Amino acid sequence: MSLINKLIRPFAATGSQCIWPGLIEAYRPFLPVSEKTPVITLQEGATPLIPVQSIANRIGRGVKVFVKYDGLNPTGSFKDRGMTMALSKAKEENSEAVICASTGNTSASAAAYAKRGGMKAFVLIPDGYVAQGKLAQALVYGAEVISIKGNFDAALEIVQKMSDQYPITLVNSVNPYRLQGQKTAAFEIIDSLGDAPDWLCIPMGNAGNISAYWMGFKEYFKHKKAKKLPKMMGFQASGSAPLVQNKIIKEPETIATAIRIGNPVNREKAINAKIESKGEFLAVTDEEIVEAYKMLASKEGIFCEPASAASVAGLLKRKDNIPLNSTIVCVLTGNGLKDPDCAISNNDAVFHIKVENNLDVVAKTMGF
Ligand code: AN7
Repeated sequence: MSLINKLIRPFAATGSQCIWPGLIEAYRPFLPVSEKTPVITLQEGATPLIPVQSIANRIGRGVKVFVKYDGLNPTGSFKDRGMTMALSKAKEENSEAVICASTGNTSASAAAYAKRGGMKAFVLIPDGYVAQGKLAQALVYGAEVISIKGNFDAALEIVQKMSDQYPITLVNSVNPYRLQGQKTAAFEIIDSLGDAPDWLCIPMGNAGNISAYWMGFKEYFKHKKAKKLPKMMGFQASGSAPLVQNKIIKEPETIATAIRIGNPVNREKAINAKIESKGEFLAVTDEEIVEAYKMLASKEGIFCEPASAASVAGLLKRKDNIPLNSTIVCVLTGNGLKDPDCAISNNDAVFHIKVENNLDVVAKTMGF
């Protein structure tokens, strides 16, 4: 097969064959765009749904487990699904600059898509709590980065006021186009499985993504593309679990800095998704997150960031409550390369350092 043929994938919505054009073109009939919308895309979406047998084995009961590896998007996280929409609509409305608060991934994605569209990006981040890879991205894409002495929730308050008072478009998930773009991940899951899964396991921070998925599942169900709706299982880190504890957390703490958020703006939408889907919110400890993170990488070859592993940690915590023969999808929201410090501090690898530059010594070190 030629390389170009390997690159060709079916258009999910139209059934025709073409190189994947990005999610706006693929799902145009389901999105609030018109011929007037200038499509800003990095050909995001069409991420793989990968079976993870070692996780399924831990559960048993004939359960099938898949991960939706959204860390394979162009900037390494699911945020790209939202940003292609948010930036395309901002451009349509003649905006020249965008702003966001971010624990890292939103800023990386906003910066990339703003530049792709010839716009300026301003990002506010909590000083000292953004993983290296994400900060590197925002800087190299050429965003103007402002790190504040405060957490994500404080940064979000400022950018919301900024966008009210100045001519600048807010691209956090309060921007409704973000969720419109992100709902396409639910479409892709149904397009791959032929139906919705029984459970959808997902990490929650600002709770935009769980709300977007629920919207996507309901829309495809309404269009008879799925016969059922999944239970929405939302997971938070135990030191940063405002939705689980049903209160604002003033000083959230977790190793999963992406979801170090104490006052989620999409609280109502997420609660609604939980109630309508008969789902559940649950907290997982940092230890449980790290165990799932290491397991995905070392048993399955799938490297996600710690926040993403919360979806698998949560599933394993609930393993005795899963009905027989269920199909489960865990969303891996971000790429492991985003946070190399976490990887280097949390692994069970055998790492021999400063070994002598000599064949016999190397062979002996390896046990031969
Ligand atoms: C990898 O980048 O909020 O529940 O500012 O980066 O929709 O907020 C990131 C969130 C999960 C939570 N996984 O999603 C930001 C930011 C990863 C993330 C979440 C985030 P939401």
